[in-house]
Amino acid sequence: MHIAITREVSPAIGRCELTHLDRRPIDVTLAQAQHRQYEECLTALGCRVERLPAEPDLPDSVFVEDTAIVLDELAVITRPGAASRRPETASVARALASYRPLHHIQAPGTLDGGDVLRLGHTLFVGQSGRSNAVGIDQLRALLRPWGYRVEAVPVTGCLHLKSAVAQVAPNTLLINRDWVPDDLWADWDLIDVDPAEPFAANALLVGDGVIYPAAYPATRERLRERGIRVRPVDVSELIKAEGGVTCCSLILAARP
Ligand code: CIR
Repeated sequence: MHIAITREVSPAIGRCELTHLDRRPIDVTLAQAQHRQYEECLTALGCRVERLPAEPDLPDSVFVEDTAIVLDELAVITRPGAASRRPETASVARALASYRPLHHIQAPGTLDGGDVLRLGHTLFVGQSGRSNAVGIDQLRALLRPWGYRVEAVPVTGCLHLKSAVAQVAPNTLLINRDWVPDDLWADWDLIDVDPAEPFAANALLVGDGVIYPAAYPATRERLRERGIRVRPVDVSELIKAEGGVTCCSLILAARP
């Protein structure tokens, strides 16, 4: 059993941060409906969804992934790289406090959860426009006593590490090698995104299910050919905000 912390889409999402995309109008009502369907997928995959109320003044607040890193033993509240997103962390910290002891990334460190790919006891952390070396060092020091290794990974051309690589099966990663080095994953089977779908690497593995954007059919076919069936969700409006499927939840194992 997992708990999935989500947050309702903000009515202000049209004013979201954008780094690699041009601004296009976002249909808030449609975004909210798509987000509900995403939550329904989480429920179908065995999560209990705990939805935080919308934050009318925080445009990117639906992307809760960036505000925390949750492990079995503790949670680390991040200090997001975009200043506009820093006020998002307080309410997430309140929600997580019931489940995990909390630690915090401190200034001048910055870290976005979207940069953290956890594979067993190793956390690969994107050195991106959002997560800096100070933040990554702080995370390493916080997690070392718990037996976790933190590896910094250079990321170019995309927002976060998990825009470029994500886990889709116990031993398989989906990757866009244009944005992240490919020599770090020697122990893993790799599936490349279709070249026509550069943003297609972001997938959310929950238990043995994969939530995946409907927008990337060619890459979905590559996954199918390798025996990986996904639950497609239409997240067109969240994609316009440079979000993906990992960004919209924090998944934690429920303790008995
Ligand atoms: C931002 O630029 O911060 C948001 N518009 C998108 C954040 C997406 N988060 C993620 O990939 N983890």
